[in-house]
Amino acid sequence: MSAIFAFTHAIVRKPGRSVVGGLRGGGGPDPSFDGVVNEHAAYCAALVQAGLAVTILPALDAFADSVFVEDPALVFPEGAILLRPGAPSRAGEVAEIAPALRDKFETVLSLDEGFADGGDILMTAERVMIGLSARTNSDGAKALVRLLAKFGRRASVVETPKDVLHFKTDCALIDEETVLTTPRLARSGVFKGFREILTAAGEDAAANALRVNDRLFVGARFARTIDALDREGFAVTPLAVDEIGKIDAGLSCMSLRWRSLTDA
Ligand code: CIR
Repeated sequence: MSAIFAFTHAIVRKPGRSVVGGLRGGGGPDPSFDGVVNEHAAYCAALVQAGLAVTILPALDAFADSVFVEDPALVFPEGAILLRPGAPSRAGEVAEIAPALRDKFETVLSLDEGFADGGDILMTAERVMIGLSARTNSDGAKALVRLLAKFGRRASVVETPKDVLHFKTDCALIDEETVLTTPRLARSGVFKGFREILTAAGEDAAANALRVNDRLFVGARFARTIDALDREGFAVTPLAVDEIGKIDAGLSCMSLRWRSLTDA
């Protein structure tokens, strides 16, 4: 298995009651708190099942979206980067997650210009793709490219389709050369050189999948996309995303994952 999916550790944060007021683009209904708690618990269990040591941070009621720990930071085997989330209501999540990252990583860098959300960052074997979106702007992307270079990582800046929350709302790297992507993102031509598997019609939200070691987490309600991935030989773990989906989230958003260089 490629090192890019060989994770040993993850950080998650319990959802607080305020999660029912989480940000959403479409102005749809609130998720149920118990439903989010159940989806989060099943997700954490799946990470453990996939072999990861999972650190669970306490709920933070002051930040409705703080369960989505992917957005305020980036983590690599060599260190972490504190980001600057593009939604004003999420800016304070960075200071809240920083102590946990300083505890786990010797090197923790900080983005000091512009805005960038972790949901806009796709790691591939060759480079890091940074999607410009309503949450990640050009100043943030350029500053992030400079920080990534300090970790010896090449990066490129790409466009997220209009009206899509994050770049990874619409894609996931599912093996070293294959991306699961929505047709609209595939059409942009951004994945030249990759093999593309398209989400089934009406199942765009299936694209926010997550490869963890030999498992591929996919939203359970996306039956036709799951069938296609099964046929391609992926070891799919279906996970419910009905409630977190109401606040524009999917399966990458609820964890930060990395391969530790010092302990397994
Ligand atoms: C937000 O709008 O920030 C949250 N309601 C959803 C964040 C999803 N995060 C992600 O895709 N990485």
